Amino acid sequence: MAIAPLSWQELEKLTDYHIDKINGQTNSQATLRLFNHQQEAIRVTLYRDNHAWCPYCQKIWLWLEEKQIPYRIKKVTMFCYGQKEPWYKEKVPSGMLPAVELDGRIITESDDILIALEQTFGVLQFGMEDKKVLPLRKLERLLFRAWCTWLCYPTIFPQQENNNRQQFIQVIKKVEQALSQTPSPYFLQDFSTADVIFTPYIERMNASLYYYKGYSLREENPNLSRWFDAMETRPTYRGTQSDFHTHAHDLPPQMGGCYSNREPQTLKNQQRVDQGDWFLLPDVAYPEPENSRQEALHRVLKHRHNIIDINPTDNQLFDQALRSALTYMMTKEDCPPPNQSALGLRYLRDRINVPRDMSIYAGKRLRQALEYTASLDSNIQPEPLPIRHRRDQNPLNFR
Ligand SMILES: N[C@@H](CCC(=O)N[C@@H](CS)C(=O)NCC(=O)O)C(=O)O
Repeated sequence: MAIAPLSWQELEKLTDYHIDKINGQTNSQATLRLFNHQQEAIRVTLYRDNHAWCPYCQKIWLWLEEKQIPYRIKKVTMFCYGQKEPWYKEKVPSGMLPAVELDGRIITESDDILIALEQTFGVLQFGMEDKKVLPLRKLERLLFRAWCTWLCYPTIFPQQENNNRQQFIQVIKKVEQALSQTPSPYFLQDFSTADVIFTPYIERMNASLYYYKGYSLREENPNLSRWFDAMETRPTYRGTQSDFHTHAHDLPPQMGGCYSNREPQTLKNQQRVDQGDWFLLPDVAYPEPENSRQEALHRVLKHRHNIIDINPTDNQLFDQALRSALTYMMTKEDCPPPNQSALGLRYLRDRINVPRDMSIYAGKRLRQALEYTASLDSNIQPEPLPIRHRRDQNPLNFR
C-alpha cells in the first residue's frame, strides 16, 4: 500500500531516541565527557577533526574513552574539508590534528600524546614503550605502508598491481600471525593500547580495499575477523566506528588519491557501497540495535532545516521528498516522493557521515530509505562525490 508523507509533527512523535552524551556511551556528538566525574576533574582537552575522519584522532579518542578520562572535545576542520580555524592555528601553528591540552600543555603527534597520557593516567593494559607493544607498533606501520603502496599509487601494468597486492597480503599474514599469539581475539592477552593503535587504519583498510581493490580484509582473514568481532563488543569502539561508504569517500582527499583496479569484483563492491544494499557489506557484524531507525529519524529532525537548505533541489520539493523517505523508513510502507526529487534524495544519501551524523546501523537505515524512495521517482544518479576535497561537507552548515 502506498501512503502519503507524514508531517514533521507526526514524524516527531515516532522517535524518543535519547542518549546521555556526557556520561553515556561513546558518541561522536559530545563536546564534554565526564564519565560521572565533576567538571573540575577535567585535565584534558582533545582537539579532533569535525568529521570524525582523522585516523590519528580516532586513536586518542578511543584511548580516552577506554580509560574513562574526563575530557573536553574541541572540533577543528581538516584542510581538505574546509578552512582551518584561526584560533586553532594560534595554539598549533601547523594546524595538524590531533592535539591535546593536558594540564595546560599542548601536545601534538598521536604517539607522543598517548605516552603523555599514559604518564599521567596510567597505561591501558600495556604501555606504548612496553616490549610487547613496540614490535606491534612497528608492524602497524609496516602494514600502513603496504596499504598506501597498493591503494594510493596508480599502476599501469597488471603485474605492478599484483605485486602491490601480494606485498600487502604478506604483511597481513604477519598480522594474522601476531593475532594468533594469544588465545584472546586481541593482539595481546587482553584488549590494550596495541588494539587502539591498529584500529583506525585496519578499519580504513577494510573499507578502502573492499571498494577500490575488491579485497575483503575482514572476510578473508580469520584472525582479523575475530578481532573485528571482539572490537565490536566494545561500546567505545562502536561509538567511533565508521562505515564503508563514509571511508571510501573520505579517504581520497586525505591520502592524495585512492586508485581502483577496476576488476569485476571491485566494480560489484563499488556498486554495493554507493547504491546498496548496505546491509550486505562486511563493515559491521554485531546485530542491529532495535532503535536504529529512531536514531536516524532523531538526527534528521534535529538538522532538518540545514539539510533542506543545502540540498540542491528546490526546498519545498525536497521537504516533501525527505518526509516521504522518513515515512517509509518508519512505517515500512511505500511513500512515493514528488516527481524529480530522486537527485535530491540521493544527494543526501551520499552525504550521511558515520559516526559524525549517526551510528553505523542508523546510517544504513537512512541511506536505504533515501535510495528506495528515490527509486520510486527515477533511476537518475548524481555526480560522483569530489575526490580532491570534501568541501561539500562543510561543518559550518550544521553549527
Ligand atoms: N604523525 C601525526 C600525523 C597526524 C596527521 O597526519 N594528521 C592529519 C589528519 S589525519 C592532519 O592534521 N592534517 C592536516 C589537516 O588535514 O588539516 C600524528 O600521529 O599525530
